[in-house]
Amino acid sequence: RQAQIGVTGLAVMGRNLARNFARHGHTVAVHNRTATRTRELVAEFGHEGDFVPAESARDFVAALERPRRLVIMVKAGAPTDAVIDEFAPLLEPGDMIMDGGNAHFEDTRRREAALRERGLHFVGCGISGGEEGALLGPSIMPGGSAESYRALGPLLESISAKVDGEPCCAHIGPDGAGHFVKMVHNGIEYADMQLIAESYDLLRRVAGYAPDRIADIFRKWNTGRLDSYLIEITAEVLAHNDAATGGPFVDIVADRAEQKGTGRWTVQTALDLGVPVSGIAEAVFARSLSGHNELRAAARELPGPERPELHPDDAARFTENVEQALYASKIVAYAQGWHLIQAGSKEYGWDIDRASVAAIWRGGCIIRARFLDEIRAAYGGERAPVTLLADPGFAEALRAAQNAWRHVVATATELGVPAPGFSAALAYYDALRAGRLPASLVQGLRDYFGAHTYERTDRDGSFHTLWGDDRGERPA
Ligand code: NBP
Repeated sequence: RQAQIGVTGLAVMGRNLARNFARHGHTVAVHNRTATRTRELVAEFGHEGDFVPAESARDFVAALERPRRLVIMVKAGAPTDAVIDEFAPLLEPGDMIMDGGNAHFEDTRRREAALRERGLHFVGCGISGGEEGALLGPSIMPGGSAESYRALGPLLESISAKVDGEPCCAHIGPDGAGHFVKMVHNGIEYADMQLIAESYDLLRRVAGYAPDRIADIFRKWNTGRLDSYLIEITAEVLAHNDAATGGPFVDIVADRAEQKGTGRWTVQTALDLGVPVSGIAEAVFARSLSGHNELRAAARELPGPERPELHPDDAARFTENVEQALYASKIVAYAQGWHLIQAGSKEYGWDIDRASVAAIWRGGCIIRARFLDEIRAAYGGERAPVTLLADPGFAEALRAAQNAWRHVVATATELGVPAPGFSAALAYYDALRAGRLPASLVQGLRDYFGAHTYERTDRDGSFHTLWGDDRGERPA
């Protein structure tokens, strides 16, 4: 019998994705470099659906109906290239290879171009939701040709998460568009988590609440506009007590945050494209800083401010202010993420539908949130806002939040509690709002030491001042 789709690479992600296809009634060919994984999958989960196990690459390819749909779920990087090199010679024009790993979009662009030469469709596909999402319904972001989406899309949509009956899967755009958008998703995820962590830190150190009380606060926030998976699991983690010590779990976890690299990629790409993603960058740097033990030890004795105790009434009010600051900073982080998507789309000619990105992130992925409905609406109208901050709904929320937001940042600064995410978000907001920026002075300095020239506010053209001479101005 012929399989509609094949999955090669049967570690946690591939195995769960294959099971998800099978559970949705698709016949799935399964293959793994080490054949024991294939046998184990069929032995353990064979009853869940129709699997066609294959131990050789040739058998795997022969098991697929044409045009073939082959999904690669191996470690990103060199293993992906090795698997492509192994399978591509066995395929025929019109066949499709989908890479569901966490590839860098530039690698995807390179692979897509090389395989297109051979008449093969290469689909770089972002998949978010981790192990559980892969099994129960992830958010799926496929790139590649429109033709490949016609063949692969219905299968992917069938296994994706659903929100209000709509699949959390849509064709993002050609070549690397899917992996690019997945990268930005992860960058936003970094920012979201940093802002949540700062909120917790402020509630603990400024308001003086214990972790279980803060868990209740997050639980309450999760019934309002902050309703999201990350806020929900924050309450779970904060309420958890360590079995060994009986104390809060969050107190026995080493305070060094790790990263696998997608946040760093987001910031590197943003720098290349000239997009200020300061909220995401602060989140990446905050993780990096947390891991520098020797720097932290060397600085531990540096003085901080005297810390006045907060009055209990003030703590309650402060908590409300933190909710406002969190919401406002979150809007900024998402505005920066969507700006990056827009810039990538323009640079690479992807024509990404920004409303559809919001729609498919509403379910299945780590940043799933009620909030995304509003982003979808903001980009769903006739004219897309230049920045999310200027969308009437978000502009109103920022107007309502700004005093509380400033108060939280000022309090954190005064009391010596680091809040780089909140501060960077507020600085971005104020910088965009500003009528004049001191960039004019920066231009003046650049012209002074490097004759880099400047433009004027009152006339067209570029100019240079003869700083070392009579300070007369010349057109450049
Ligand atoms: P891993 O990233 O741990 O990769 C293990 C798989 O890669 C095994 O099937 C292994 O085969 C195969 N493999 C390797 Br390693 N080198 C190979 C080679 N040269 N040729 C053929 N196969 C090779 O698996 P994972 O955690 O399931 O993740 C799969 C992909 O999904 C990754 O790109 C990951 O970044 C991405 N992803 C993961 C998550 C998550 O939550 N884990 C979420 C979203 C995306 P073997 O069994 O023979 O060693």
